[in-house]
Amino acid sequence: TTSGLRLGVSDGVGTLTFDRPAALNALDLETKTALLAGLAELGAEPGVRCVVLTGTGRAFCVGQDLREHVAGLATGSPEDVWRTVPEHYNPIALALHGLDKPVVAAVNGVAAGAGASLAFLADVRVLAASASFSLAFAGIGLSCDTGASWTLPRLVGPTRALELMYTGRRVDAEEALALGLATEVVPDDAFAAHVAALAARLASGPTLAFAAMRRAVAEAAGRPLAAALEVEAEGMRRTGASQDHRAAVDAFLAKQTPTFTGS
Ligand code: T3D
Repeated sequence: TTSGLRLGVSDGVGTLTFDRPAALNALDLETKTALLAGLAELGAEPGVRCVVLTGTGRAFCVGQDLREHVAGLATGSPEDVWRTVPEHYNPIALALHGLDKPVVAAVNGVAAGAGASLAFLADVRVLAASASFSLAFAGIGLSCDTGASWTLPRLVGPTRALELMYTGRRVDAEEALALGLATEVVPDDAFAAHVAALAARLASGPTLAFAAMRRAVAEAAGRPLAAALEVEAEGMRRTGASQDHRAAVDAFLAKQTPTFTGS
């Protein structure tokens, strides 16, 4: 266990659980570092044949910790703050994507921003009935990261992907299922048992074949994720330097409605 993230291995299933429920499992530096290390650890362990990503409390993960982000902007240079995309978010996305075993996102609650992007990188997204997605980035004047530009159009098509990105609106579990963002929706009280059974099934499957399927599906999808991540990182660097972003993140934390000027 590392602060912010719990790692557990049981019967061939490795589980990474976001564990900052008071912050809706927002990603601070410690959690991002632990996630990257946890993915490397589970990836290197042949006894782990299925990886589950989930959260504690009412959220799956709400993306970047915006309090830490604003504190960084206040004290450091924007370049330092934005280093988190190449230093953390991109390696995390590549590590998750590169695992040679099935990956399940057990979306127990709201998944927003990079939290949604992480879930989109999984092979299977099981949603609790009370869970939801929000692309959230536009709400604070940012573009997108952690592979959302690569995964989301593949899941829902480019038009719906942009609609979800532009609005950042809440997509509830039923709509997520209809859109193909959820592979299945399970009542909240049956969620944990359902995920455990699914993960156990995947962990006892043909792991090598699953790995080859995973790789083949990714390769067949065209533009490699690494190339898309570079484009995303540039977009985040530019939008992160904008006045709109700075004002909107302050407004979010002050519970005010942001006014976007386009600058
Ligand atoms: O350098 C970089 O940082 C670049 C990397 C960026 C990657 C990203 O992920 S950017 C996107 C970051 N995430 C968001 O913008 C999501 C912001 N949150 C929301 O839109 C909403 O909170 C939710 C839709 C997720 C949930 O809404 P709701 O109504 O259920 O809850 P709430 O009342 O808005 O939030 C509850 C608390 O969580 C609240 O704090 P309080 O008032 O109880 O003290 C809120 O401030 C806090 N919270 C929510 N999201 C975050 C957060 N605190 C820090 N960071 C957050 N991301």
